[in-house]
Amino acid sequence: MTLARATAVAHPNLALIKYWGKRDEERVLPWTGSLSLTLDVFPTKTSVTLDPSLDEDRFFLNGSEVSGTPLTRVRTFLDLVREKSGRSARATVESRNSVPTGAGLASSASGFAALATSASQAYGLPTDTVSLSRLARRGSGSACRSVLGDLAVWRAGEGSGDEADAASYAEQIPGPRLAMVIAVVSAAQKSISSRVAMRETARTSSFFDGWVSGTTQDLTAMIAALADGDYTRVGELTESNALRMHAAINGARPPIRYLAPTSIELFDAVAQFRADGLEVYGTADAGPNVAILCRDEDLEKTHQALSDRFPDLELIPARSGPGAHLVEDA
Ligand code: 2P0
Repeated sequence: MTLARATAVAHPNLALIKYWGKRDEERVLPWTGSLSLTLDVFPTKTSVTLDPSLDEDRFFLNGSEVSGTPLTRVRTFLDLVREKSGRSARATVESRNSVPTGAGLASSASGFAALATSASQAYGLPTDTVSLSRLARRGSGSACRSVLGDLAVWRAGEGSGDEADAASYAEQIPGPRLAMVIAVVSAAQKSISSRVAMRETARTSSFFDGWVSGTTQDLTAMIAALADGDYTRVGELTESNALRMHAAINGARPPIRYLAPTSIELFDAVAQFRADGLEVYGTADAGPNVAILCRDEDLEKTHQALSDRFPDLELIPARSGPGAHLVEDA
């Protein structure tokens, strides 16, 4: 018997306007829209094979069988796929990624974008980008943006319930050619997951309301800046939105802090590079690593400037990458 099987590849994305906080935890509906650059590094490749002889889904990551919370997240996701497709077969999920898992380099984004794409194909669900983005969102919010290549805006979706669920997905938007250098301050597993930290920030940080209203404005301004090709404005918005997110996170009780001393040194170095004529901007996700945004044509120069200033740090240059897509099985 031939088992239904599909394989997909997806890449991580880094947000220029951040997603931080859900208004509906079950449907993964965010308080605000967000906007990101899909990168060309650290792809995740995921195969889904339907197997009616299985009682439960099985999940292999980089060749090892996974249990616990990551397995539960995959099963919950496949339950949703089964509900939508009307098919009950369990599946084996085999995933390979090269990004240090849990290090704040968005492995859940590429992971659920690749899983949504391969599972939709294997279970016979629609594979247009709107359907895939909506579905990927349910696995991990930021994954809905990795369904698209280059610049993607994730709309918060109006209202609540099923109506908002249908309206909350990412779409590609035009803009200037951007690149980034990721400075790996630490590849260790983070002390508190984004999922828990964003819940605690929303629940306990007195800065959270300001974060939501400020980000809503930043997103509108960012979309306009990208449409105008105004790189300076794009960079300024990127850096200030990231630091505002960290300020809101720091304001949680008990406080949560992701940035390390070296992260702050990187933000200082970025300001110095700008003063010296290299127009770069910093951003950081839920971890100590800092991504340095630059014009695509400045990527080598930016990489060199950072290597000179931080010879001991691992630096990963990345350009704009493709959206999630099906591939032939290896
Ligand atoms: C982002 N991050 O916009 C923000 C900035 C981290 C900092 O999206 O709970 O793994 O699975 O929806 O997508 C990380 O959060 O969270 C994230 P869930 P996710 O990229």
